[in-house]
Amino acid sequence: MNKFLLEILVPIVMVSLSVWPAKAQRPIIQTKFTADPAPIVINDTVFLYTSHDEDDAFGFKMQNWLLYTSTDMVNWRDHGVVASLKDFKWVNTDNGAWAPQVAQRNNKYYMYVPMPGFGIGVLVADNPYGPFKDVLGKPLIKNSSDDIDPTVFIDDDGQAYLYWGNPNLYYVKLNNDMVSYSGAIIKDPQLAKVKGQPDPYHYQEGPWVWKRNGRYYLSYASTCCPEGIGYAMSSSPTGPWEYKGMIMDGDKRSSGNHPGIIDYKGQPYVFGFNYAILKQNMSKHYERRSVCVEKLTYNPDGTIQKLPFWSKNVDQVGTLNPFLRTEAETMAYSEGLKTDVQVEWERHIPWDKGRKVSEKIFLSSINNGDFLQVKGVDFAQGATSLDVSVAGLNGGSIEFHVDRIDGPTIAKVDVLDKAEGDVWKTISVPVKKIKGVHDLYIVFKGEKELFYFDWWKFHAK
Ligand code: FUB
Repeated sequence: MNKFLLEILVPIVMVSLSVWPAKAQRPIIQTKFTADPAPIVINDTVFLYTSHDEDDAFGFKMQNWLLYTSTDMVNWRDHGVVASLKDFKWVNTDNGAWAPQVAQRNNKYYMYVPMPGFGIGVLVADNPYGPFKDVLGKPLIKNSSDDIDPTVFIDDDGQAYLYWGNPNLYYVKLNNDMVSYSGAIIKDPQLAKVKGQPDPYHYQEGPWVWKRNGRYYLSYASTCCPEGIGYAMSSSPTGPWEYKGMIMDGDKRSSGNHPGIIDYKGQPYVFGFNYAILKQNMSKHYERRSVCVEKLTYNPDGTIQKLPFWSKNVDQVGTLNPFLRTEAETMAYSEGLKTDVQVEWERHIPWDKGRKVSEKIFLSSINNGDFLQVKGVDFAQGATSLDVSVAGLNGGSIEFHVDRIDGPTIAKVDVLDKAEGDVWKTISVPVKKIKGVHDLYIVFKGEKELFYFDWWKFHAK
């Protein structure tokens, strides 16, 4: 090695490596703070239910549960709030909407949610978008101060189990109606914390149970704090469990974690969360978390390969069809944007809101330079024109770039007139030559808060 390499280059590289942060994953939702991911695959779509950290949270400030969907694992559509603490008449707090999970059975969707101090409630809906209703009018589980983080597993023989708990793990057999149970609530003897006794499982909270090739898996937020994701395996859904190690170690960049595990289009995934979006803006620790997802790999003996702490974004599985109406709140990544909801009520008398007629989710808080990225958009043989639906405020423009944020502009929409607040209008513009699959960058330009943006759609050649 020559003198230059030895005395100058190597020390520079060493110092750089020690101060540069490890490679980090971009959280999959940027318009809100989300935690406690609970994914479920329904037909060809991933439904991702999450808890919701408010933008001004210091500690936990959690009032409702959110839903996102995807058919390609990278572009996620925001469906807003699907349930809230207000859905439970017997819960008189506006904080405590902790980790949810939704299960599907009997053509119904059951959302199990913990509200610390009140127990675990269950909401039921006829479709996965809701509305979810409290059919019991009381907690499903009110057993101990450990009653948080419910997870449901339905075995091949149809028996459903509900597991939950921090710092101990409990389970009970659910009845076929999914809103009642039979038999005793069991405190898992192996994972129970006993003072002065070793704790080989390092179980903390957030259990998630599933079955693969005849083997049962129990993963959970492990060690505290920071929490990683640990797991154990068994030949039965109720144990005994054999501790198998960590799927992901805890990391000093995070304090919590919370697994949600699915297979989608033949690929296993693990969801969890980090604090990356909060940390972009401040060094302080507040409970403003962001859901992440990473590919999971099984070894031939069924054990799981350990992952570094949220390091890689997953690949897109499929493409997005731009010739169908795409909600503007569908994105792989965004900066500066929020989403909002407009609810239309059927009013019979001015003071009675009556029945909800429609709910529109749209992009808001749009300012100069904000943008969103939609990945893998398949323009096929090309597009002739583009429609967008926007409403009011101060006006500005929307530029549609391909491949990079400053890549070729294929369409530009000027939102000229300052329409009143929520008057929605559709604007059509021509589209430049474009073929095949491209990432689309939708970039906003103008002064002050520009407009609201509901949807976009290209017309095929
Ligand atoms: O999000 C509130 C609580 O923090 C959850 O219930 C736990 O799993 C932890 O993520």
